[in-house]
Amino acid sequence: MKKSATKTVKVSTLLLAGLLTVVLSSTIFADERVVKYRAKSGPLLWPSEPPEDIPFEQSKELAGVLFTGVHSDYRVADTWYPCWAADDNLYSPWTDGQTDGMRSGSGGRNATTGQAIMIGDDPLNLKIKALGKTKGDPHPYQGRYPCGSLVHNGVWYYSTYCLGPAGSVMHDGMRWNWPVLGPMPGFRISTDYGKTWTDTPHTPAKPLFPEPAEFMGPVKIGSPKFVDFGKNMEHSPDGKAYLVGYGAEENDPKPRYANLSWISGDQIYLTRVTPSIENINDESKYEYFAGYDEKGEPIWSYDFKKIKPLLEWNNNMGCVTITYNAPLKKYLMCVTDGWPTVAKMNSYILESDKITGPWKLVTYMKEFGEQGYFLNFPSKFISKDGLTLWLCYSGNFSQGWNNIRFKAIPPGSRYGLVLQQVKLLDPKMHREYKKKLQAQKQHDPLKSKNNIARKAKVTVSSTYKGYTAEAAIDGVVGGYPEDISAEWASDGEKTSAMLRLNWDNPQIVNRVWLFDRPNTHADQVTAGMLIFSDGSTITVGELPDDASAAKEITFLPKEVTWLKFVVTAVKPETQNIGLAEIAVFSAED
Ligand SMILES: [Ca+2]
Ligand SMILES: [Ca+2]
Ligand SMILES: [Ca+2]
Repeated sequence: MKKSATKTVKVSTLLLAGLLTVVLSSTIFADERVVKYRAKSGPLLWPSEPPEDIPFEQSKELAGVLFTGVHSDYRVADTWYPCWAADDNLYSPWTDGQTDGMRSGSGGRNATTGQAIMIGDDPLNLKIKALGKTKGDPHPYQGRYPCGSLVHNGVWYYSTYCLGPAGSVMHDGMRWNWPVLGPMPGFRISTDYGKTWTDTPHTPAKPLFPEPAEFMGPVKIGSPKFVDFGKNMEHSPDGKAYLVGYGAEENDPKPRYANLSWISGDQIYLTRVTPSIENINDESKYEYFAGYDEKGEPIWSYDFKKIKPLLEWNNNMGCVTITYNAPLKKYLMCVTDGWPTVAKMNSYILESDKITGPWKLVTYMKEFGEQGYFLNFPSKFISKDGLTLWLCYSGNFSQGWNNIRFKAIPPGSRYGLVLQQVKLLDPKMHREYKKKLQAQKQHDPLKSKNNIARKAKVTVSSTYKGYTAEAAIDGVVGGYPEDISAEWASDGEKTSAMLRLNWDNPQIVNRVWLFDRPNTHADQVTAGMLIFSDGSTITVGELPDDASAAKEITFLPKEVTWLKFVVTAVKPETQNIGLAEIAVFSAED
């Protein structure tokens, strides 16, 4: 990597050129220097912004979640629900992508679901080995995906759920993903840690639980996941395995298209069974949560008809998991409301002392991911004090569908397996972090109020597919290949490329920062020109190629309503010139 000069470089030739051509143009004197800038990917206190009709009280013990900024980067498939087995390893399903050189896809008659072992104690350095994939015909449904997976006393119980009518459906002028959630046909079983499997005796047409009433009708125990009770289920209150699922009822009072989909639903349901090879596929061995008696104690019934929702928030629920946090003696529930299946998704975390509730809100994370799904807290990575955890999820799978682009928020969110370090905050810690982080934000020049580029209207000469002009003023220096949502790239332009910022009101400015596209194999601005609405211009030299620093241009304060940056020269390898970021600083404090 090339070292950038950090001291001020006066462009004396510019002054000379300015004097010689002063009659023809109004090129003005300016200072130009390189300013190191390190992107702040530090802690992020996720604001809790629940909709007004949220039916959960705020927890008095846990006030929110801090993302420390530490996260993994596993380039694998999605659908990870790690289970901590007696041999200290994690075992997980996965699908729809490639893991450790093996590919699995869960749509169509030849649908497969993968299994993997995750070896190690460091969430950032797990050895993930594919253990194989297993075929499961979804017919009469069209997809069959992994859900509840438990390794207990050396026996692996692995379930799947069905989806229909297709992975891509056009409806209301929009493309949807798997709008109908079907049943869970039962468990395949392995007694040799995933080497060989015995298939479930059930089928998608005749599933384990007696639902749906009709093909493509609603289910209650949808995509069930095993409650994570720790290593080999050590903290189960009664030795039973609990499954939590999400669903909907017949005659839904709040119907909508894709009401119960792969990621959206109306209620949460609970069932339990003593896990054994004999029991796991025998419906008569299952008890269902059936509400509370007059003393407020939970009722469990072997009769599926008696099942009642554990929680209900019609049109605001979806994929659900529960983990027992043993040091805190708390259950944590993650719910994702991912309707309408392909847009930004909302996730929330609830806590309870008992699995049957009452459940209270820890945080409602609007647009987490921005498209985060399949959230769970693997018990293996809960710290001794119970306050540091790793949130496991996948993100941003439908990048570009319906022209929606997702950013990686929090940073590290991506398709594949994400393990994101989080801290649970009590109300006092929450208040302290809130203050601290607000102060930090004002110290980041790009995110400070002084950077008025961020409130400008931005237009560009062209945009490469998948990129946006707005990414040049989003306050984030980033780009290809990590995060293309953070930079602007033109569509094949070189020296013709132009970006323009317009303000509604005149602005007094005296400083501009320009960041090159961070890739160094191709695109770099080697010269450009700033043009202001008052008719003045400033020539700009080479931008630091890797975007680890800004080219700063300072000049006497001037009042403008717009400015343009025009690219006048590029590195020969350049393909699609652009900018990771432009900042324009107000001369007024
Ligand atoms: Ca509904
Ligand atoms: Ca940017
Ligand atoms: Ca570059």
